[in-house]
Amino acid sequence: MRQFIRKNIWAVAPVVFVLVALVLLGSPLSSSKVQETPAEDDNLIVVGVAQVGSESVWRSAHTQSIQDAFTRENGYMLIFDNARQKQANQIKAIRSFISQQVDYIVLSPIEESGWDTVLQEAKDAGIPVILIDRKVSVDDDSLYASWVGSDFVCEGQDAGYWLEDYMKKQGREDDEVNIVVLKGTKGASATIGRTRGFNEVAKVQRNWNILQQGLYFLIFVIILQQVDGEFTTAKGKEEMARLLDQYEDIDVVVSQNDDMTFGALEAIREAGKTAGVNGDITVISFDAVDAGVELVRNGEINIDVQCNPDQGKYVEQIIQDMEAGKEIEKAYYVPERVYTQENVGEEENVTEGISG
Ligand code: GZL
Ligand code: ZN
Repeated sequence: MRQFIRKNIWAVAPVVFVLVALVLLGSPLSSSKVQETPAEDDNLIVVGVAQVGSESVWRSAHTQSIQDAFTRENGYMLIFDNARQKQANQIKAIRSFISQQVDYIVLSPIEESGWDTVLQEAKDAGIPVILIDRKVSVDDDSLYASWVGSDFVCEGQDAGYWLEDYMKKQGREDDEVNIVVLKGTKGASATIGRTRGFNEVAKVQRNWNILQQGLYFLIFVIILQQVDGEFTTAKGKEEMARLLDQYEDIDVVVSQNDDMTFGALEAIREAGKTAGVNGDITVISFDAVDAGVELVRNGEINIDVQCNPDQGKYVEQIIQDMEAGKEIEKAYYVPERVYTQENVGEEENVTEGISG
């Protein structure tokens, strides 16, 4: 052996050097990404959160409410994942939480379908899942413990009833009204609910009154063009510009979140038109983030239907109740309001607390 080393010293030395270095520095080759299980001795409640992404101002406020609730001081270890608007990333995050044996999983599902398998894996691992913001449609609703969020259908209805009332006040209840809708992410509960709620009101507005002699129609025709704006400003602007190109006379735009509204307003300006109070185009928006409420206040948009992002504290309460072995509801609705020209100056009149 010694003979061999002497003869080949020039080849052996570097190998020895590298081996020694690896041992001393801890070899990067061997440590696969080991998910260290959270330190048990902190007896912190470990919560894995699978968030949709950071697509909107609303989403940032929503994330903040989660981070404010699940702090170390409150007794939690928060493992937060931003899925960048991809369901596959959310599913990966949930599987990572399961392998890390977290105590709870909190999920804001980007779209309602496609969750049965991974939620079954969480159930098999004995990890409760709490849904926040959006919903899932699963065959077996024991796959999640509870849900906290908004009544999206009600939000859509509120928008529809406001428009019906507004048209009456404008003396235009018998006019033809051309409406375009900028919809949010396809398959998302917010998109599904807001669309359903608004359409429920829109479909009964059709007064078709055919009179004899001098046939003329008393028409209240709503021409609904619904496009997918994905809840982002860029896409909202792009779709609004396309609609303005396509339609000479748009009377109302229903934009299913403020971020798309910011884009739509730019497109309307660039098309040489005006929006909002006394504008060519009436604007109905959703979310009522601060910048959206400001637009109501200055008349650039007509109303903003609030979607309350402050949901983290309610999910934290549910976890406390589950830790205490208390009964919990399957669904909790957060309080919300509609900001109009008439009430935008008023203080938050939203009653605190969730309704089960
Ligand atoms: C609504 C939420 C929606 C917001 C958008 O609860 O899911 O997603 O309306 C956000 O701003 O992108
Ligand atoms: Zn018109």
